[in-house]
Amino acid sequence: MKHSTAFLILSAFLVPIAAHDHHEDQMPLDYVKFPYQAIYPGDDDVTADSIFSGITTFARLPWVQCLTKDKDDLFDVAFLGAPFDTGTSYRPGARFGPAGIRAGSRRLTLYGGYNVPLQVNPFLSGLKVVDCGDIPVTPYDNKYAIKQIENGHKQLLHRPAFSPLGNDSLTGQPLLPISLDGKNHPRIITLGGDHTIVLPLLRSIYSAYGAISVIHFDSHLDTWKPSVFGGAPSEQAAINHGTYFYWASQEGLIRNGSSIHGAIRTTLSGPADYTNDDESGFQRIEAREIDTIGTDGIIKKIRETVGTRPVYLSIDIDSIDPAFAPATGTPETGGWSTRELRTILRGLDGLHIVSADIVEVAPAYDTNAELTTMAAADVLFEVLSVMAKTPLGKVKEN
Ligand SMILES: [Mn+2]
Repeated sequence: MKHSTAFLILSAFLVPIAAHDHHEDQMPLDYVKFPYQAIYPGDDDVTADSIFSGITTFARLPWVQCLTKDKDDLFDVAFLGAPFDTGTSYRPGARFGPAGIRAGSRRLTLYGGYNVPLQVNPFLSGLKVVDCGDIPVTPYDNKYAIKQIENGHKQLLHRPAFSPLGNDSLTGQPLLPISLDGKNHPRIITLGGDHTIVLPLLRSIYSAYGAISVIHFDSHLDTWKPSVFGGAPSEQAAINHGTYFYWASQEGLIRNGSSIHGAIRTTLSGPADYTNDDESGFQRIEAREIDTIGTDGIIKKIRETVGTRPVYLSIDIDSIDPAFAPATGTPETGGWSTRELRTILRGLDGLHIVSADIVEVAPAYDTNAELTTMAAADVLFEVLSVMAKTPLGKVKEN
């Protein structure tokens, strides 16, 4: 800690002179490298200061106005808010999800952000990670809002990634993009918003990767037919946070058979809901399987289903038990603990996660201790860590 020693010695000389000037007693302004370098620290650096000050971005990452004045800026991973909640069936409020998750994420880089079990610091991995702010979303017109979300996501996704793919760590061969259009796309982690946003997000993903395998953590199926979920009184009402996967499947956006739900525990309109879910292309892991096959068994099932294919990851905060994450639109008891979901997410290490989201965080129902927004931020820390460890590249097939 040579900085601290030097500072102490310096202070000893300064104190008598500064007796009538308290500013001299304070830490020199440039000692804490504010705002950005303090979140990229290593050993021997001051980090644990001022984490509660300043404008709140995800994990205090640099704010880049990706959709407006900085639209030519490149990045490798972008956090992007989609504050939409007019597709909810029960408790609204997820439009404040992006702001809440950012508040819950402030402490992620307090000590630097090194992920012990995954042995990586995703903020120091060499990838350029930024917070792009929010897509402007109208609360008055769902059809228009869904288009805004698709366009906003596409604008970011079709920018080239900041970092080149590099070489394969095993063979030394140059890595080639895994996308369908052959381009090296950046990754986007979307902060919802209710789950309806995944329909426009998958439309955007399709434009780069084609039909995609989906890992979906949720207590609900979300493949419901509009006639079952909400009754579909109009064309627009038929698209909501319980039916978006049905529509995504109808549009051919989901890769059939290699997609999987985890943490399912909802009641059904009847057994036919599962038949319809099968037809939508999903395998299922029930929440209660944690008691029989454990996190290891769940990770194994997911990996066997997805294989080495490009995968999109969608996390409903209600996959976590309301004891740990109460602030959500349609809570269901009997869920996984935050620890269990984080373990399962770390078990996705090595998968090609092309983009991800967390949805249904409705901060108005949270405890004063910010349980839910903290859980959401920590869950995304695991996702970002997994992404940082695995580039979206493959070696040339012979
Ligand atoms: Mn749900």
